[in-house]
Amino acid sequence: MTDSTSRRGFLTGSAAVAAAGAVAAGSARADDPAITEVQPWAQMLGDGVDARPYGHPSEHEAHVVRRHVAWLTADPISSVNFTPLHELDGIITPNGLCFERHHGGIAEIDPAQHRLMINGLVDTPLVFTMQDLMRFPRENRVYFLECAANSGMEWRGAQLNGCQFTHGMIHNVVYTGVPLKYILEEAGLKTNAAWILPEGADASAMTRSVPLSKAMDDCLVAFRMNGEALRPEQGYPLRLVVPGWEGNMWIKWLRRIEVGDEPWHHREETSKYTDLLENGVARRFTWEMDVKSVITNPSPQAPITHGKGFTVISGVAWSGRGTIREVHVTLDGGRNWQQARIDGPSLPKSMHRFYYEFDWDGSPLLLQSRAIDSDGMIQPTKNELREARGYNSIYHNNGIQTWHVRENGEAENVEVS
Ligand SMILES: Nc1nc2c(c(=O)[nH]1)N[C@H]1C(S)=C(S)[C@@H](COP(=O)(O)O)O[C@H]1N2
Ligand SMILES: [Mo]
Repeated sequence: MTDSTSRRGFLTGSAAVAAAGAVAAGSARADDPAITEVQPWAQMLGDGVDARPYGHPSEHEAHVVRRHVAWLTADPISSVNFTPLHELDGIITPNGLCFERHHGGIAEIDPAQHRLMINGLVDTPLVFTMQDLMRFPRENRVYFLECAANSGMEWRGAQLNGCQFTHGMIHNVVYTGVPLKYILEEAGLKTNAAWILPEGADASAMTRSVPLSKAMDDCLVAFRMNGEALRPEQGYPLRLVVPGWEGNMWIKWLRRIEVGDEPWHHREETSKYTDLLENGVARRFTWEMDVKSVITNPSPQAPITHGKGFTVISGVAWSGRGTIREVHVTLDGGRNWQQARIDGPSLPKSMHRFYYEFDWDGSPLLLQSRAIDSDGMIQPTKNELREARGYNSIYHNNGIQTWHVRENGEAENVEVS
């Protein structure tokens, strides 16, 4: 080791100690009863191992739940709820907190009665039971699923007060499933095969045209999330995983895949999930979810409560095109940008966690984050998006989000021009 590297190591070490010192100076006093008294939970024995065969979070975490916005849709059966991003850390979304979007309610399916049928432009139409599918080689991969309508309510201006509502139509889990390629190859593709139409077994019988090239590239037919069986909300017992592409294509309760030579132009790719531009022409087949990020803490539902001093800013970033190369954070509405620290696994088409630690002087902040992906795509401002696409859009709003933090630590959803 040279002198200069050891010196650098020493300096980083002392900076880290200084930061930890600022935190350790903390708020609790030595005569705090929480440290001097024997607490109730130490005065009696707790539950045994037979009390909780399936574990649940502490009762003190009861506020960490999915939430919906009643006025958004006519009925909860065809609606959406939101992941509480401001209550999470790291990159994995716990199964019970993954946002839900369904068009005909949750199908409750007996896996013994569930089938996956492959038909259309194939050599041999096939029907698989769940047991049959378990005999294909399987893979484990971490991906985000983002609804194309995520942040859609913000297209015309700041509206919903909380990143749960502005950005919570996303989850990130590890899937276990069979590459769709293996299943299609088992049926044998006709030479003119070019598209697939996956179909759900729920009451909405949702369908979506997916190009065959994507199906053969990285799509999975998944039956597990975060190690356990898919939740009914997420398509138990089987869902399509379409990495990096809009959530609507990830058909849940997957029962059939038809192979064809052209797209079907069904409801979900014509009247919905297309973007009407200012000139009356609609963008269609906008499948990829572009680079995006949001600061989750602080945010309107998660104010700064400790006052000024050492403060941890945290957030998430993702891109349907690859990994996140860099995240920048600004405290002053975009005048000065600092590099944030990405921590944890950096996987393609998966959520990334970032942190930015700083010494808050207690003055108001205009917080924003801006991500750059491995393709070099830079997250745009909302005004740049509006200049390019006008004001009619709902889908694919990946614009930069602003939180205004007041002196008292409270935050609200605003826009800077
Ligand atoms: N069968 C079926 N699949 C579906 C849907 C549905 O209503 N039925 N909703 C789609 C939409 S619009 C989205 S954004 C995602 C949501 O997935 P999640 O409920 O796991 O969050 O599922 C997609 N797959
Ligand atoms: Mo969606």
